[in-house]
Amino acid sequence: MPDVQDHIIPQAHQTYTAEDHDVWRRLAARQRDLLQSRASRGFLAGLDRLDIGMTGIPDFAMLNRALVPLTGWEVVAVPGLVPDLAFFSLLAERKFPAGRFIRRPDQFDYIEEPDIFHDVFGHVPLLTKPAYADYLEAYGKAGLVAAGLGSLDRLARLYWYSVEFALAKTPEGLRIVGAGIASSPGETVYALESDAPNRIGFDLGRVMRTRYRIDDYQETYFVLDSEDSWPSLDMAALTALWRDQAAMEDIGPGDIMANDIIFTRGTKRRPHAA
Ligand code: HBI
Ligand code: FE
Repeated sequence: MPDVQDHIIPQAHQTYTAEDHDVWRRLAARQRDLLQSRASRGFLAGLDRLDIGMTGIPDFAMLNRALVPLTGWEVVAVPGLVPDLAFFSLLAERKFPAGRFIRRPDQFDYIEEPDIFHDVFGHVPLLTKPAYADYLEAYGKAGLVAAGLGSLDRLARLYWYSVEFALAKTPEGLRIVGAGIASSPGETVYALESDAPNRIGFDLGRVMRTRYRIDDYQETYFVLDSEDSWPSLDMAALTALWRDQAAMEDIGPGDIMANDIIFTRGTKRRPHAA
């Protein structure tokens, strides 16, 4: 098992410039406004409880003083994307890897590699919720097993359609829980309000067969039964699923299947993403 310490770096919070903090504040202010009526209650409560917001780039040491007592999760700084096995090992130890860099002002609306705004503003609020905290740890442990069984593609799809791009059924209607949506102004509106994408009930086996797009807004969003209904990752059930799925074809990003629970069937007329 890889040594997770090899990938952790100091955040060096004092080295962020005034411009860096300004980029954060502008991103955070815009997302807070957009998410007020669109993110799950737990997400919004997490932002407030951890005070992730308006004062500039969070200092991980301070953030962790609030987060660790809640769920045992801590945020650690990493240089960028870490190798899969190291990523899974970190999650299995309740360490959430966050890039320490922030996008430049000219990258305000779009960056390719996740930066500290995506990683912290998008992901960390839900780490205050026990159901999500448990799910993400289980995901890391499942990833380490999947790596040994050649099923990493299934795990990557699961992460994509749950942690990054899930919606949830709530008493107020569909709400955003995925970090990839919650950190993107364009997709925050698109994921809930556009008539283009499909919105389909979350099914673990179905999701792990579904290919995804990394270059545009999603063609399909999967909907959890509630904001705390993260899938349970029983290893015996997962390995049985992977075995059964070995002979099955992948599902395309926009395909609808006979057994799907359809919330909305997309028109597929998609404006080009930002
Ligand atoms: N590293 N820092 C970082 N963040 C990620 O989201 C990430 C990663 N390495 C690998 C990875 N994600 C994916 O391969 C997994 O979702 C499967
Ligand atoms: Fe992410």
